This record gives sequence, C-alpha cells and structure tokens, in this order.
Amino acid sequence: MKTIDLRSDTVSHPTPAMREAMAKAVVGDDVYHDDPTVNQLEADAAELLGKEAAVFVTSGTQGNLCALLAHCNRGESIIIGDSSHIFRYEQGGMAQLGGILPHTVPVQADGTLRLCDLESAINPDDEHKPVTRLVALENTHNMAGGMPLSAEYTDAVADFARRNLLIFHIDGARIFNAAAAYGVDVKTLVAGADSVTFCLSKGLCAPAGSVLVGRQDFIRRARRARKVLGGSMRQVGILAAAGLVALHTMRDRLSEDHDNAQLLAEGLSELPDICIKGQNTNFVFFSLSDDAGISLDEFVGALRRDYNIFMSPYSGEQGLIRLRTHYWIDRSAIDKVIAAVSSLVS
Ligand code: TLP
Repeated sequence: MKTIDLRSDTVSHPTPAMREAMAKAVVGDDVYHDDPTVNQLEADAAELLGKEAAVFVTSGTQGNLCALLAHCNRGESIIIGDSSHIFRYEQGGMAQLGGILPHTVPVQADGTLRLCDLESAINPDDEHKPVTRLVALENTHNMAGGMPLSAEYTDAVADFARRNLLIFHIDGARIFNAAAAYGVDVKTLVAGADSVTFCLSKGLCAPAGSVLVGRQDFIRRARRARKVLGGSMRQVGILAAAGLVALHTMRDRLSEDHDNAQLLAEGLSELPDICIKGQNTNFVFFSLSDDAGISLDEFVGALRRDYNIFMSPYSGEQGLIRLRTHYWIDRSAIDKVIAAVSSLVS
C-alpha cells in the first residue's frame, strides 16, 4: 500500500527530474566559490526575488539564523511574532548563538503583526534597553495555518521599518505558496525586505536546502555566519542541481497543492465528527468532536496502521490535526484519505 504522508510538506521526496539533475550535476568546491551549479542557483534565486545576491544554506533554520547573525550585534533586539517559527521552533538560535533578544508581539489570526504592536515594541534610546535592530515576518505563516501575507501588508511593514531605521527580514520558507495564493510575482511580496529566506525542500520538493537573499555586503556577512555554523559544504552542486529544478519547475504547480488542500477540507467537512478549523494555501487543520468515539491518538494510529496514511497531531494546539498537501499527494490520495477517515468516524 502506497504511503500517503500528510504530516508536512517537508516529507516530500525529490522528483525523478531532480534525481536525474543530481546525477548529472557539474560540481566544484563551493567554499572556493568553484561550484557552477551552486553559483547558478544563487544567481537565479537572487534574480527571481529581485535581490542583489544569494547564499545556498542547509536549511530554513540556518538561513534565518545566518540572516540574524549577519544583521544584528550581540545585545540587540528584534521584533518578531510570538508564534513565528524563528521564535518557537529554531531553538532560540538567535539568543543561543548570537546574543540577540527576541521582543515578541502577538501574531493575528491572519498571520500579520499589527503595526501599532510593532510601533510599541521599538525600544526608546535608553541605556537600560537593548537597541531594536530588526523586524521579521513569516510568509506563509505556519502557526497561523499557512496564512499568506499580501504585498500591501508587507509593503506597510517595509515602510514602518524604513521610517524607524529597522532592518526587515522575511522568513519566506513558503513564500512561493504565498505568491501562488495571491497569483503575484514573488518579487512583489518581498520588495521592501532587506533579506528573505526561502526553502527548496518543502512544497518545492528538493531533498534539502534553502536560500537566503539580500544585498551583496549582507550576503558576504551571511556566508561568514554559515561558515561558523558549519554550513559551508563542498561539492554541493549535487543538491543545488535539485534546487534549480525546484526553482524553475515546481513553483507554478503549487496552486494544485492549494486546490487539493481545499478538496480535502471540503471532503472531510462532510463527515460526521470532523470539525474543520481552517484551510489556507496547502494547510488543513481539523479536530474530532467529543462524540467521535475515538481519541486523537487512536485515530492517528489507526490511519497509519490500517491505511498507511500519516498525519500528526498539531503541536501548536491540543486536539488539532494539521495536514499539508504537496507534490506527492494527488487527487486519488485525497479520495483515499477521505474514505479512510470516513470509515473511522462513521
Ligand atoms: N517547519 C517544519 C517544522 O520545523 C515545524 C514544518 O514541518 O513545517 N520557517 C518556517 C515557516 C517553517 O515552517 C520551517 C520548517 C522553517 C522555517 C525551518 O525550515 P527547516 O526545517 O529547513 O530548518
């Protein structure tokens, strides 16, 4: 029985085209800037996002951390959403390794941070307080359920950052999902940002890797940060080759994942005891009603054991299950999931 893995889009395997490109990749020592495939990926990524330069990093976590280490000094503070991935799920790397303090503001249900909250999170020029250096957004917002942030909102935050002499970083792990959701060129979603991290290994299906983009001088500092984090690799064109396939052939199909997520949410919503809590981009959240007669753990266990369907309870909120669609979840998989869930709850 084929596995249907909906736990995250990070579980997506590389496509056959990626495996072929990896096998044929021309490589060199990337620490000497000698790997033509990495160089191509970095050039294409910078151009696609409308920035001067890019650096290929091992993961989204490393991209965000390199950005913060390159932008901020020890003892400085950044303004960030209280449910952002950087704050909640990156082990506090900024504080652990960079001596940078997160000043959190509440993430709204639509994934935004209110401008008035940002305003009041800026420390005054007071020797008791850390200097506020940066503001960060997340697009799409993971904990807000895959919410895409619009270009208008992002521009407003960029304007706020400029007026207050703050640096503006975007954790754009799924920025191409946001671009697909709004039907816009990704450049418009990051135009005012000083730096953006995006992931090749989530909905875009590459086996590993993320890219950090920004100005030349910033990317030079970010490369130094990557080096001290042990993230500079050698003949890594093997991975960049898959990244190029991801960047050039996988973005335009992300709306299929969004359509499948919508079909899944609609199908599940018709079943008894399933309460859909949200569906945005490639995310679906649901809970079981108290009358379902099966606990969440039993439900997840039975799907895995009897149907080879993988789901995971959502760590962000008790009683919720989070599903993500991706390239390897097609319409027939959606039908199978709805049928399997139906057999457990009815
Ligand atoms: N998120 C993973 C888990 O860590 C929760 C997932 O399955 O969604 N920013 C955002 C918005 C993310 O969702 C993630 C990964 C990252 C950064 C970190 O990327 P990686 O896993 O490549 O370090």
